[in-house]
Amino acid sequence: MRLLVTGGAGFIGANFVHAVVREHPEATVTVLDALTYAGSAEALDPVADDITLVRGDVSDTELVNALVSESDAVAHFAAETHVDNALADPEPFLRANVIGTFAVLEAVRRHGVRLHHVSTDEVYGDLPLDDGSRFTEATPYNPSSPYSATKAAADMLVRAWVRSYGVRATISNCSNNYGPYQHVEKFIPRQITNVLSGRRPKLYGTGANVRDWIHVDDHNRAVWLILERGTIGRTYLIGANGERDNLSVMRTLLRLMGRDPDDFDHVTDRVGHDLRYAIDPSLLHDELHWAPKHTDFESGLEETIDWYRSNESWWRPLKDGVEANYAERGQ
Ligand code: NAD
Ligand code: TDX
Repeated sequence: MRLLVTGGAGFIGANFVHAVVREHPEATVTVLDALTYAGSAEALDPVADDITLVRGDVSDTELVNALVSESDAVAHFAAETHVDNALADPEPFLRANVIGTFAVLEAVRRHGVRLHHVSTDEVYGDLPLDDGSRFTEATPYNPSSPYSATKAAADMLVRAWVRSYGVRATISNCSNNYGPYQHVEKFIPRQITNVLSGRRPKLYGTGANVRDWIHVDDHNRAVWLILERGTIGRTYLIGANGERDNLSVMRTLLRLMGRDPDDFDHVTDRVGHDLRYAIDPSLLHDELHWAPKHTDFESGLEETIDWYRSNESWWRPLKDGVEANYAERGQ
């Protein structure tokens, strides 16, 4: 299979490319990535001899058309992904997430190529903190932030292209990922690298907000399964029963790093901050027999801490700039 991976130099995409090279050597992988601030050619160094990396924008219709014409399938990860950045400046999110997905859809339509579109649980909005409810494939879309609104728009385009043009596409909506190569702007790597660089970790508001954590490798195994055996036109929710409130995650990280669990700062809360995300992954279990392998969150966090300890040269050049931006926003 000739596989085109958009956004393959980002956190989840790079881990996906590593896994495909390792576990499916029959696949030929081309990565299309704009190498924005969030993209990292270095994240693909371990597989550099096994793949082709094309630097380009996913909204560049000619380039996307040419690459898709030489592919059997597309795994579409490319997106602007950070909620706080979207709140500060939404424009790049419309271009990358909406126009970029439109460009991919037009190209797969023209060439009859299979598409898997990677999306997020944030399109469903948020859930009350304590009622035990979870998102399912039937939950109505209700995005809260400019980021989630653009991801929702992209999902809607995919659904319309399936229905109107018979495009062979699937969609997955996953919960919060953690693991190696995640940008230091995101919650878990930010706190780990704050400790490692002598800064105090930063918690938004009271930390009551709940996220449903999944290891990036479990997400990516689901993406591969859906690409291979998913039902065309279907949406799959991916989650690993990993609900934790932010305060608990913060205290666990500090304990695992040998610090006092209360050694962090409360900072200005995110505007419109979604309260809780939670995924019901039954369809994925029942139809594709997927189950997460990283079921012990604490040992997953320990491995992730070790990875950031051992790979300081990867994250250190990003750290000062990210923290300067946060400081400007009072976070
Ligand atoms: P990331 O920000 O780490 O990586 C995004 C990648 O896309 C980067 O390599 C960047 O250079 C590239 N990119 C951005 N704009 C581009 C453009 N216009 N053209 C080409 N490439 C571009 O993001 P991530 O966390 O790896 O997320 C990957 C996908 O998974 C996204 O679609 C995101 O919405 C989705 N997702 C993420 C999570 C999560 O917890 N991180 C959860 C669910 C879904
Ligand atoms: O320093 C911080 N302190 C803090 O308390 C940061 C960066 C975040 N937070 C909170 C905000 C959220 O409640 O931690 C939680 C997680 O924040 P993020 O890592 O920014 O993730 P989130 O907003 O939940 O979105 C993530 O999951 C879904 C990804 O960034 C999205 O791309 C994905 O779609």
